[in-house]
Amino acid sequence: MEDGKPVWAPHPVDGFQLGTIVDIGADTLTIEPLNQKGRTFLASMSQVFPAEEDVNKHMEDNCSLMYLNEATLLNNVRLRYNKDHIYTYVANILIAVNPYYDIHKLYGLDAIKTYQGKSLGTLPPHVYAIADKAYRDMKVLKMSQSIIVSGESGAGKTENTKFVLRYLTTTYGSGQDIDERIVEANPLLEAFGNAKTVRNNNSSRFGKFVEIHFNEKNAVVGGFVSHYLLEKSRICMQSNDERNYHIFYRLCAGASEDIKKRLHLDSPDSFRYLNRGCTRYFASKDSDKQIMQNRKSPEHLKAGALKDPLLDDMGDFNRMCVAMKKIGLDDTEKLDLFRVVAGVLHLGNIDFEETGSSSGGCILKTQSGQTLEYCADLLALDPGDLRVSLTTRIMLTTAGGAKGTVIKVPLKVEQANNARDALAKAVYSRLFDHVVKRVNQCFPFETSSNFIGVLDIAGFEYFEHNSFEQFCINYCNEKLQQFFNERILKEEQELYQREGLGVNEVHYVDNQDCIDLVEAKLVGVLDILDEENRLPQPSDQHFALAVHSKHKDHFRLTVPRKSKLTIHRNLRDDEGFIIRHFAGAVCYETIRFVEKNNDALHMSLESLMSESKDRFVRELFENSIPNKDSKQKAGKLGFISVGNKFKTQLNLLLEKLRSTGSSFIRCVKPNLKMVSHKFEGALILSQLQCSGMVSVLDLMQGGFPSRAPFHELYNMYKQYMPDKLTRLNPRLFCKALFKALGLNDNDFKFGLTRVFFRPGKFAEFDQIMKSDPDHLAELLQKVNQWLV
Ligand code: AD9
Ligand code: MG
Repeated sequence: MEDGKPVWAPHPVDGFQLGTIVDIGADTLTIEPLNQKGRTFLASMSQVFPAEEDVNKHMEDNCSLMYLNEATLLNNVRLRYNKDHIYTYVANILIAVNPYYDIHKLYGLDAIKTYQGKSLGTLPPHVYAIADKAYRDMKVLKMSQSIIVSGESGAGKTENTKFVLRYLTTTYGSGQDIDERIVEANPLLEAFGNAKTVRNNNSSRFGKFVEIHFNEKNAVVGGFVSHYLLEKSRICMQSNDERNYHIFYRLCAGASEDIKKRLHLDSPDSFRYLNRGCTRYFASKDSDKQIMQNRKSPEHLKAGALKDPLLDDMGDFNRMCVAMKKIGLDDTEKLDLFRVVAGVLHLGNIDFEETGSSSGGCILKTQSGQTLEYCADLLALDPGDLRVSLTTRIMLTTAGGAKGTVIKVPLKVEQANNARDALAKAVYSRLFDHVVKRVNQCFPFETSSNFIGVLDIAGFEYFEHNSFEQFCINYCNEKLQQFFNERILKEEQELYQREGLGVNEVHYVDNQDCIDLVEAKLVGVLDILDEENRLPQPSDQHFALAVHSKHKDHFRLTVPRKSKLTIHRNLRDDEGFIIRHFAGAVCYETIRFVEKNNDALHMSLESLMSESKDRFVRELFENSIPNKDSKQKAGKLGFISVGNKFKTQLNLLLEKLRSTGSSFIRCVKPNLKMVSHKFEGALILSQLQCSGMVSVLDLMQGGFPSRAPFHELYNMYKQYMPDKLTRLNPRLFCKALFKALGLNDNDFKFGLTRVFFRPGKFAEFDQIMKSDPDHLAELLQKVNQWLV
């Protein structure tokens, strides 16, 4: 960077602004913004970056720029976004900005056809190009592939995942039902696993890895979906302006009168589990609208359903039913699902009150009697048993030496509320497990040669309040970041080595220590939490203190005080901890960690459900317990670890990813308002930083990010060359060409199989080759001279 040349300096809203350096201090620079002459400000040296000579030039592959840094990347992405080019490559990594509107013909059949069989980079960046590359790699290398789609909530992961699935099944399907089923499984999964949140109207509240399997002829033969961590707290409670899972509202809005009657359904407003956030019920009848008008304040209404044109519960219900039919669910199966969903709603409406007796227990409120009957009817439970199970708890006692005596302990109102909610969460989450299992049955395969897996899982999260859910998802992102480092950074260096380039090693921050902090045996946070869960009187405070005491001097863990690390409330040591993640420090509030880490139901509720007179309901509970051992364990200890189950699942997933070839799609959310044509630079910059793109740029800037195999260059340019030159083998051909063009030796390196270019230099080279004919003729003359 030199005095007087334009640089990118930090800007609080845009991310970066153009300016010139007017003074250089010890570690700061004085910058004068280009658009505010005469005004200067100080910026830390590490936050100021060189700008391209032409700051309005955008590139399909960001590596074609001369300066690879976070500022030029942000500018490139911005220029492209403004022209509706939402996809940009950074070498093989695809950045996808959510346009928040349907870009004309971007994904149509024509586009699908265009990308078929084309090498990455020959056409404009596109999610289809990544899908096609995965397919071609699978075919050529005879190796399964994975596509890892990441980004924050609302960034477009699920939409891009669907485009990949549609592309692969349309292009390489077998033309049978299976292709359609793989695509149509999504509406069903989304109905049960997605919800409206403040960040996304259709937010996936679970992670998934969808595999499309191919036979030896590389045609689609089937699929398989694995799912991770459904958000259970949402079933009973939603934050302001958020909703429960779509299915609840859709069923209330769209079911036929017959079914509604059978399920005793009413408007969503009448259910506790739906009416406590802001019900975004899309009122279809005027009478419903009237009810809502009466019930809500005008402000509430404005923020609620009526303003929201994106949610059409009735239409979505019908679309979901069509999808269910396409994937082969018959009416009985459909009704089974609806019955349980309605059962959960009625369960939520059961209220308790104190008995007033000396035992301190509680009973059902009188008006809950009918609700309990409905719930028992829908789940085929004995109403008396349901009532008892919700208001008492069975305990095994060893008192007085009488081994295993069963006693019934009456529950207080609050405990009964908790039991009811725990049951609702268990029923719904097991129903979701069933939906995934059922979906998997609709695209079975007998033999598979290879698969392409697409991972759609939430990216790094840091909110004002971070709980167990964020802890798990950030742990997952640490693991995925490590995988990304391995694949992109390590493999890049290995390629340089293989090709004999002898360039310096690039250092990046290894996050194994952070992963260990979470998952190490005994001392990791997950195991400390499990230990807490197993105590007779577990407590969130004791857990937080145990974490601090086991990791006093850990670089990655610190006390939850106000610090420069993160903006958060001032917590006590027994209320939380801060973890320094690769993407930034996050303060976790440990309240309810113990509860959220436990998947087990009270013994009495578990046995109540497994004694349902309905086979479908019974099986939901039978199948949820993997083997007898853990059932016994659950009974005895009342604990099934959510954290450790996730750890096991995650390690299996990573093992799988490591055995495949991989591609990465980094999705970016352009603004918080969820609207089109609004690029909020600072917000986007922080997403690019969190996704690990900055280390990639560092690596690329110091290395040779553009590369082309000799034979590709030969084929690309041979038509312009004299015969004498085309008779050479591709490597010599390239050498002769480069020499004749007088390219600077520092700008490229010859490897064993390809030429590597410094940042921006391939674009320059290509420019010369594609320049006007007179100029090219002149150059060819030079080539000839050199050959003589
Ligand atoms: V979350 O972590 O599940 O909350 P995602 O999955 O990252 O989130 P999603 O794919 O659901 O986000 O995208 C959010 C919304 O943005 C969609 O419902 C669409 O309305 C919109 N979107 C996303 N990608 C595109 C696109 N390529 N074209 C048009 C898009 N609209
Ligand atoms: Mg999603």
